[in-house]
Amino acid sequence: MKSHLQIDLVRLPFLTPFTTSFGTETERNALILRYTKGDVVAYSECVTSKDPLYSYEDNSTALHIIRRYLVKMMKDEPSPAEFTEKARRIRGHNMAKSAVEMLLWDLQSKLSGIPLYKALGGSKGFAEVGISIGMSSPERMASLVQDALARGYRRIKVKIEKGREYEIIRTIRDRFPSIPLSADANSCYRLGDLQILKKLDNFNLVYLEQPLQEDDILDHSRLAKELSTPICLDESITSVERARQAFEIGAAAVVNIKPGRLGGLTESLRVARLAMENGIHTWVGGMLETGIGRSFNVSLASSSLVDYPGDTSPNDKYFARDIVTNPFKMTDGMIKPNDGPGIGVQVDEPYLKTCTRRSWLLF
Ligand code: OSB
Ligand code: MG
Repeated sequence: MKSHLQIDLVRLPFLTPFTTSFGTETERNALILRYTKGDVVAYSECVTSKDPLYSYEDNSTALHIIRRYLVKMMKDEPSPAEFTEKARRIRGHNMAKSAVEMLLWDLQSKLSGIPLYKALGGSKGFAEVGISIGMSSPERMASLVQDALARGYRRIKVKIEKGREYEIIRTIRDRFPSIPLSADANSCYRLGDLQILKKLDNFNLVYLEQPLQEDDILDHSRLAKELSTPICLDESITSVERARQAFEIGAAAVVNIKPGRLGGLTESLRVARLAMENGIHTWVGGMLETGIGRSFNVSLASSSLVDYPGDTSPNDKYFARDIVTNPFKMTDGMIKPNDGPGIGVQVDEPYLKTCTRRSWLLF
């Protein structure tokens, strides 16, 4: 049976701009992969964005790597684990790889007629949900925290940057002395900023996420010895080997697992298992995905290997209208993965079409 792979670049404006230490984003520009075979349609989303600010990958590099190298590695429908192995030949480019790897997970579970979260195995059947709040004035951020608590979020994470961290966290902690609160620096400090970071030890954060740069694993272990606040690594953990090295030198007490950053769900599960064996806490992060990308994160976040609430907020936080017709709803700070085959989301093809700026038919 003939199959087709198409990639659409879809533009969805955010309800409000999202600001981190690396910049402000006002819209999501998502590469959506669609694999069609008979009446089975599998989807995935590449977590890259327009610019290489969170990592070196962007939409153009991902599209290039997928078209030039990865497409031929997936044409014979390998299992996600087989694809992960084949794709190792290509250095880096985990986000491009993960888009294809997750497409294969959706395909495989749809062909077997089972939901993705069951295909992954060991699911609790629900994911605990936290929220990621972008930077704005400390007062505005505190009022967003209040809203989030009222909605039932189980952990509040706020974005910080050098020079604004103390005011932001002090303002929120003053108003909410005992909530589970964390801060995400997105790599904006160096070890020389130790004195700034030490001041945050007064605020009883659950963890401080990715204070130093991606390559600074050794410096994260030095920092961890100086701070009482646990360190969570995001950008730095790009493979299970990287995770092992980080755990061995005490660079992380917590890991933000993002399938996009790790090259897919196969590697993500390996990191989650290794973390559990080492007494390291894990949670599943997000990259402002549409409902398609989100559904992979929610399935993974429901794994019993994952013990902390993740950044899998329902997408009405980000978009006026999502490209799926059955978006996730949060009840009591929890989201259930969908029970349909594969990712279980119904893609709103007509609306997706109106949001599409360019398409590529790969085969
Ligand atoms: O560092 O976790 C991050 C968004 C884009 C890039 C990096 C990060 C984030 C978030 C958003 O924190 C989490 C979400 O998708 O809700
Ligand atoms: Mg982060």
